[in-house]
Amino acid sequence: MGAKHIVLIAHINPDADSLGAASAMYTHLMRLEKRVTLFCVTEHINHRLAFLPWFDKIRHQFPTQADLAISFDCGAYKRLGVEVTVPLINVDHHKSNEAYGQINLIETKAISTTQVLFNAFEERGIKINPKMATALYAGLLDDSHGFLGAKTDVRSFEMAAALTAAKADIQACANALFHQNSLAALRLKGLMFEQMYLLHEARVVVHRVTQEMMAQSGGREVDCEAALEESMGLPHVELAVMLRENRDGKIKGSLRSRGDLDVEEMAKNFGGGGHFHAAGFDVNDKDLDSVYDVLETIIQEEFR
Ligand SMILES: [Mn+2]
Repeated sequence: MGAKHIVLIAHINPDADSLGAASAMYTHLMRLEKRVTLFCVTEHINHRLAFLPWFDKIRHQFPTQADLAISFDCGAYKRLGVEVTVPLINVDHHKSNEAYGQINLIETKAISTTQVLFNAFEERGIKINPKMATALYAGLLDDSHGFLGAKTDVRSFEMAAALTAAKADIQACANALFHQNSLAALRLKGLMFEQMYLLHEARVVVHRVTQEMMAQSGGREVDCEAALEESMGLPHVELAVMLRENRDGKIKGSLRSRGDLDVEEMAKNFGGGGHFHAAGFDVNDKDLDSVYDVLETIIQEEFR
């Protein structure tokens, strides 16, 4: 690799997988004595992720001197949040990945982007130090939903074993990603469960989150996902949808499903994407009611 200054890109509103993969690569490139910038366009990153190595190195300004960029966990080019004019390597595991890079390292069978990177490190005999192990494990733990998600398999546990042996701080990951809660997040969850409603013989759950609910609870946008995930635990639910009014006026949609219901296809109707059982989208020019009307029609089609 002849590049002199490499930018590692985590996606807009990064999660543990995107930032974990970028963090592990950061350590690797530092060891090679490369000039590296860890970039994410989002200024207020979820502070739960502050345990990740190099969190304090994240920059929100794309460096002008860079001659190579590597994106992690960004299925769509617009998820980068920046126009990239230098050669780009796209590392991801989303089936919907647009293959926008000059090089595309996409493994759709991988449970996390950190697994794609872990595989690449292993193939090349690259030694994984404790910092890298923690970062890679964070993405694995989060994207597998604590090893409970449907994509969890032998490889997930093999990777977990290898990273634990490499001294990943698995307690720090568990605490940050699964055991921490803010009062505001719990209050918001309470509001969401109170206002949630069920359709089609309780096979569909709908959450509508207004700016008023956000303001009343003090909860953040990322806090909404937990309630959505939990509502999938109701006995007959096959589809859970959440529509939220964001502070910037956009409507954010999140979809979860089980069985043979493909929410990635559903999200595509709104220009979104994701995975078969978990997908999302953003709508810029409509209000919550009008987005819901379109979504309701799509749901009617599926469940009539
Ligand atoms: Mn991921």
